[in-house]
Amino acid sequence: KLYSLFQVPQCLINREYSQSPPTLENPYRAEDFLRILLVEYLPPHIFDIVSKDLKRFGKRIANEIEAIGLQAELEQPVLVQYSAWGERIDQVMTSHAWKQLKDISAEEGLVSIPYERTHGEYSRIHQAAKLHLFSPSSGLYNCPLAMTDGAAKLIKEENITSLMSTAFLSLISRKPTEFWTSGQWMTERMGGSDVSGGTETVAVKQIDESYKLYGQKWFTSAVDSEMAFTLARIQQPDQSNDKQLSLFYLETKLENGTYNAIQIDKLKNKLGTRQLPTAELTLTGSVAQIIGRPKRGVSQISHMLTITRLHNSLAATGAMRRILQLACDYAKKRQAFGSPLFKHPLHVRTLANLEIRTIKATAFALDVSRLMGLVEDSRSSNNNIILLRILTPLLKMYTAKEAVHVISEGLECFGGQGYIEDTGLPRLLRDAQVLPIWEGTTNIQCLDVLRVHASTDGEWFSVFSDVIKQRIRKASSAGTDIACIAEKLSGDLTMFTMLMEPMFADSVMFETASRDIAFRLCNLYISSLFLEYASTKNARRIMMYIADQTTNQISTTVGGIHEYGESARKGNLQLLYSKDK
Ligand code: UCC
Ligand code: FAD
Repeated sequence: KLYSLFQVPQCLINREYSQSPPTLENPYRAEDFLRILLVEYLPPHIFDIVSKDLKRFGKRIANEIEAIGLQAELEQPVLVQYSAWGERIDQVMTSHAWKQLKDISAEEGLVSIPYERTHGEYSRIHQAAKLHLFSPSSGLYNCPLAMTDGAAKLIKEENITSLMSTAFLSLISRKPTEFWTSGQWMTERMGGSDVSGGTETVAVKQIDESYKLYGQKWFTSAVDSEMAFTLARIQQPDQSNDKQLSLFYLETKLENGTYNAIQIDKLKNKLGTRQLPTAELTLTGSVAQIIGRPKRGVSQISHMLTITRLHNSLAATGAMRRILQLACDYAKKRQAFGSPLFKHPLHVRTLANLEIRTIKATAFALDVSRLMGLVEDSRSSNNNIILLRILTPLLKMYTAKEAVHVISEGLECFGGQGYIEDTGLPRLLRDAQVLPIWEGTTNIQCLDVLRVHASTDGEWFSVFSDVIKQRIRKASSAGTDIACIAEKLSGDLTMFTMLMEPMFADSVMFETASRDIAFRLCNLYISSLFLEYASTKNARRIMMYIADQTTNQISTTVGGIHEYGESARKGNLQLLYSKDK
């Protein structure tokens, strides 16, 4: 039977309906808050140059890079271990898209900007803004970039003259044909957190003063990199191995193009970051050069950690912003209960909460980038160095955790579509889940606070508190509305200082409480940041709102002895491991 148009059942007509998808516009133009922050931090003539570059780059991201990043996810790396004739070749096949992302990274100066220092101490902010925009479209190329920046920093800080005119120049090159990336091989089977305890790789000294490395590295990302820094124990003439680790530089390929005695055993099958080749590998006598004095390896490689942890934070803020931009756009296009989602106050509140969390994380990351730029300037004070040292683990920990939360909630804003792979959305959550794990887990960042406490003899706390007090003072004279929030923050700081006293006196309690303490430190710092922004005239209303909101949240995150003392710790063990509850 033929239906006329009027006879077609409604359910079939509805099949014609298709949902308008969220669209990605120039991410720089779409993010008011990033512009506001840049106005806050950059002198006007530098802002003009940086903003112009970001506008151009944002357009390139939306029109070109996003598609390449998605392609890299579709064409994941493959390991070909043997040739057709049985020869062991261990070839890591990466996509054309992955290689294009490398070229784009070089051209855009994503590693080189802070070393060119065109904008002096503001160069790190310029780089940070670019990484924040690039990360969610980068097809995970931001990972090798982080390690490459870390390697360049290590060479510079340790003043490794033998690498200054070779590897260093390649790491910071803007020429795609000359640009190198670096790996950071720290993790072994027995320990990724406890690197000193878990490293079994041995370095054997050769007659020409070089070393050969023997051992297995359990996680090596961007294994297609041209070089790597890694750790090993030097073998002594009596065949015993050093207790402490030393740092080594190696190139992954020899001059003839074959591997430097490196076997690639496997590519990891990962929850996310699938574009990124992460391998298990065996070093079977890889030629390597020792860096600096022996037995100082962990301390030396920490230069890399400081940089990669900052990059991790910018990857987190970039991904949070991306899901939110798309969710806000979708809320205008998707109808429910007779109106678009953005007309439903509860949905808007959900998005607004995510916006505030994203703004806070972004401000924190940009502020630490500012500080990094300052510290890299030779005129920087010792207090800035201490502040950067304590803020780095805090920032890494805070932004990574926030990213997982915001992106998970952000996916929900798309309903069922947020769970569907072809939308390209779920990868954001899969890729975010690694942010709290690699570059040191959340707990490891919290324990780093204890390390800073020990190494500065507690001085970090007065430096940290002084910065907050300065901001409070500035805000107190910037108008009665702000003074009111400043007073609240001042009360919180006093209360927190009192809570810290028993912690400083009892290291086990300090360790047990360190995660709660770390989050509270983040909130205090972020609150003071927004107070400072609100004290200047730049976007005062929103800054004040966030300062007020954050200050109100600070209250109950750190408990007392009853939560961290001996009986509480026994209680925790009982809860987890005893049948007798
Ligand atoms: O995961 C990795 C790569 C992933 C791919 C790239 C992602 C990029 C992300 C961005 C884009 C998406 S690479 C592996 C990362 N692994 C870790 O982060 C290791 C986690 N474990 C730690 O962080 C530990 O705290 C250790 C291994 C760094 C240190 O443990 P130890 O052995 O207990 O260390 P010690 O004995 O306390 O410290 C040894 C020395 C001391 O200096 P000296 O000897 O002068 O007293 C410390 O002050 O190292 C110094 N030190 C530091 N210095 C330790 N940590 C730091 C630090 N964070 N900064 C400065
Ligand atoms: P473990 O150290 O076994 O930790 C297990 C758990 O115990 C964690 O929750 C940790 O927080 C907790 N824990 C450990 N010690 C303590 C303590 N003292 N107090 C409280 N809690 C504690 N590594 C590299 O070197 N190079 C790479 O390129 C690299 N790429 C990676 C890529 C991916 C996708 C992933 C997932 C990892 C990669 N890693 C790399 C490894 C990564 O850095 C480690 O997995 C990470 O540092 C954690 O180490 P682990 O896996 O040994 O965990």
